Amino acid sequence: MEDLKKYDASNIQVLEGLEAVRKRPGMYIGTTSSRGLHHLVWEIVDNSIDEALAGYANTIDVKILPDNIIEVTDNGRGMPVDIHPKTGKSAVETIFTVLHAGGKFDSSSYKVSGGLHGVGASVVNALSEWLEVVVHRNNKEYYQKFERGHVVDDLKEFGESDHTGTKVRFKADALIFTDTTVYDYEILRSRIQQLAFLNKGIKISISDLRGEAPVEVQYCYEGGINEYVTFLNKNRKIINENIIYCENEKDNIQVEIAIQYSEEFNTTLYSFTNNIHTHEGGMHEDGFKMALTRELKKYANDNKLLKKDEEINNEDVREGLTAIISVKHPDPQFEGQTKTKLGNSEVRAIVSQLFGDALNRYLMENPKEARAIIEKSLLASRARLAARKARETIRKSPLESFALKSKLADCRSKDPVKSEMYIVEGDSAGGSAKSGRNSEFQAILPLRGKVLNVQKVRLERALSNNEILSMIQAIGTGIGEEFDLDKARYHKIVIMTDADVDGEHICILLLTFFYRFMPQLIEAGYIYVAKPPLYKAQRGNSVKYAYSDQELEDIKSLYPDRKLDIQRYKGLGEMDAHQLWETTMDPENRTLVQVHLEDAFVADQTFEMLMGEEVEPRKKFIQENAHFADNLDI
Ligand code: 28G
Repeated sequence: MEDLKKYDASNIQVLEGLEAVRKRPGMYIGTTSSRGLHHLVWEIVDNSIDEALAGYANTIDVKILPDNIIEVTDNGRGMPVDIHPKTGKSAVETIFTVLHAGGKFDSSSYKVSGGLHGVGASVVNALSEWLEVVVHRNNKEYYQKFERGHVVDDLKEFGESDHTGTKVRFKADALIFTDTTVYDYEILRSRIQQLAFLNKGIKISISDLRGEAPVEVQYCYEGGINEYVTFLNKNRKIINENIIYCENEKDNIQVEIAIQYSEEFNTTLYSFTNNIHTHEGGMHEDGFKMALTRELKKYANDNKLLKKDEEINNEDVREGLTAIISVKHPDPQFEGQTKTKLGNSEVRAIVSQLFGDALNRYLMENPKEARAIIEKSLLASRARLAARKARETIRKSPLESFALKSKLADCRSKDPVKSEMYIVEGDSAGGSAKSGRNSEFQAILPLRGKVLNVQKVRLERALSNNEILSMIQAIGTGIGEEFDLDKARYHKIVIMTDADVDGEHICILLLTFFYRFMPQLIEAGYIYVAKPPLYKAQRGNSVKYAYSDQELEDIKSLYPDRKLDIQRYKGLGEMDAHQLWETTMDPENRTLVQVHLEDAFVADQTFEMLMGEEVEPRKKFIQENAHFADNLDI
């Protein structure tokens, strides 16, 4: 009797735990938008990655099944199935029903991978309409099913098995994920490829079995982040063929760094901690940058490669650099506005020392390449002095002189918190936006699409483009060394482009631009993408707008037996000023999608792909491209 009571009590507690997750999903996965939906997949995949990093699995398969069901399989040891004497539950059931089970409380082994939230399988279970797990272990096969976090039946033995591993299948709960339960293949594919780069030797596949033509790719990189750098530099002219590589460990902190120089002018530097992209940098990046400057300067001086008044600084040594920094830490502290900055201070010295040693050795052993790298830094140093002069010119010209040249129609409010700037593609849409806006707080900056053709213009050249210059000028923060967030003249900067491929290109270009040159604006949450309607449905005097195909269907079903006049908007220019205000600019009705660093990062990668020499991916993108803003809130 006593025992039964206890069991009931603990059982109820567990249910309360998962009910709490269903009540406030945002607390556990950040958001119930498309981003949160994809997060479920990473929570499960992370467990497989952990099993692989522990040395027991080498193959992970992720499948999107018809009806947007996700299936993840690994060939690890299989989740333990033994019954815990205190709870009377199997380990499998505990993992899926107890909040935080198998997480930090486990001192015997630490989780190296793990999403930012790192909340585990039970949260995925709570937020799934149903979830099934199959374990192969002890030469047997086990199975258990859950519905919305509740146990349907105890873990059962289901026959023999000749291998080990875990399989998890789940269907996200549409009652929770009200925006969408449809997975974006590209989001899953690109992150899975990244995980394959970051965890060398693991075979990870992704397949999409929803459509007529199934898709499957498997990634496995024996060279790890070395191959990541090669991949990123695929279309660039390389300066040091031989990648500089460091793989080492100190005080239980693993450090892996790969770098290579190209003739590019910008820097591509991505840092990761426990497979999480640390957008805001942190101690590992600081340590890396310190060592890079220190060792290159030292080499240049020791080998007398600098002329009398020549000098290279920390910026110069990063020009043309492609670098991947990956550390694995048993207890990472994530800080910063978006919790993507590594705060553990001990990491700085460790990375600085380990990478410094590796770089020093490389320079000694590869004198030809060492010289070429120093030469590149010297070029940068000379260009830096010239660029500073150019920037000073921008800074010194008063806004008014630019406003004359640019077509900025400013707002009357001088309060940045209330002020918005719409960046609008095309002159005709710009005209409608100007007439339709509330000029009290909405400024309009029309951009001419042609000038900004992403395929033809390299980003650096965009910086000398008049309209980009007037955009920087209008924002007011300055750029580069002079950037000052406090000087932003608008706290909402809204990109408004056509819902066609050209519009998407311009949107991608602008996001890439902000990501590379003014990421602080994204971090501050000032950058938005406007979602104009795709359809207008009219019956007599009643007009309704649909922002997606689903919404159009919903509207149609409201008038089952009556005729609707449906217009598909191809561009913003097809709307008159009033319609544009009503659908896309009126704060009461509009949909603005706030841009997160991760979205801008994806845009940046897409931009690289669009700029690249390979024609196929570009063609594919243009053919398949779903409306970009649809995929933005990932
Ligand atoms: C397929 C989708 C997701 C997993 C394992 C394997 C073990 C495990 C998972 O243990 C709790 C923590 C460490 C013992 C560990 C098996 C030790 C021995 C495991 C997965 C208790 C969890 N045998 N594979 N959890 N451990 N794959 N894939 O979830 O101390 S989760």
